Amino acid sequence: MADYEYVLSSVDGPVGIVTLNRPKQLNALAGPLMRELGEAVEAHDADASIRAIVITGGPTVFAAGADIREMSNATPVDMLARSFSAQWDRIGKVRKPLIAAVAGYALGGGCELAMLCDIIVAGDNARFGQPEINIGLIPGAGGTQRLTRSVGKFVASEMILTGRMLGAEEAFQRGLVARIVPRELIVEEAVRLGKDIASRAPIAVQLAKEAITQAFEGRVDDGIALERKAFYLLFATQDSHEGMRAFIDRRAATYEGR
Ligand code: CO8
Repeated sequence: MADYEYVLSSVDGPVGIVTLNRPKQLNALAGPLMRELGEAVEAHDADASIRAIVITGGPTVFAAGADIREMSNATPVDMLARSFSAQWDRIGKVRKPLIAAVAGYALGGGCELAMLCDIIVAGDNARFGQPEINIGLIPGAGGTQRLTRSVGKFVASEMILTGRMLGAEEAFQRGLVARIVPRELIVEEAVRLGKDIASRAPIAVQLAKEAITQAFEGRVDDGIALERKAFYLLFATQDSHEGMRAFIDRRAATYEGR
């Protein structure tokens, strides 16, 4: 199995497991981590003995979003040139079922990563949110589209416009999460689900995933293209840089609408 710096990759029978491994930064999804995540998930997707893939951050935190430090001085052109989105697209193209095992924070890009999966298993401490608005941004990896389709326009608007988070129970009630288990059991439960799926006819599983994805994401691509441009454009605003800088400096941000 390949050696990675920011993720761990392992196998349990027919289930591949990729664990985000940047705990000190709450698994913030920096470019190198996203590259390794894409590589590890693609390797499981290409392995004929693997039939489902679990993505997790372990029992404490799933991911607190894209790396704010990495983005804090970026211009829209930098954001385009770094082709951040290519790494996300890799995960979206995986053909085998992806199960997110989420404990603790799944914020911003972390919530978007969970929503790129087919099933979300949540620990009792899970917290889902799109708090980009707090740093003068909006979701940039599908959050405005997938959260809206998952929990409906009105709850999604409240979450995206105010940064409000959903705890595990509310996420379950609103249909974002398939089941809640004690935080230390998320991977075990996700692997159990993966093995259950692995016992079914593989081609039927693959085609079911494709059809469900089409039902969920049909026309989402147009929305994501719009969202991506808006996200990049926000890097031209002083407010977004003030918001990110304030987060790093641990102070309240002052927004001036420019
Ligand atoms: N980026 C970088 N570092 C982070 C991030 C992050 N998103 N989140 C946490 N960290 C770091 C902190 O800076 C801190 O590092 P250090 O110890 O070196 O100062 C360490 O992780 C621990 O964090 P805290 O001390 O802040 O821990 P708390 O328990 O006090 O707070 C929170 C936890 C509430 C999760 C808090 O860290 C927080 O609010 N984090 C930011 C959440 C956020 O705004 N996420 C959205 C980011 S933007 C985004 O995700 C857009 C995705 C679009 C991708 C599109 C690509 C095309």
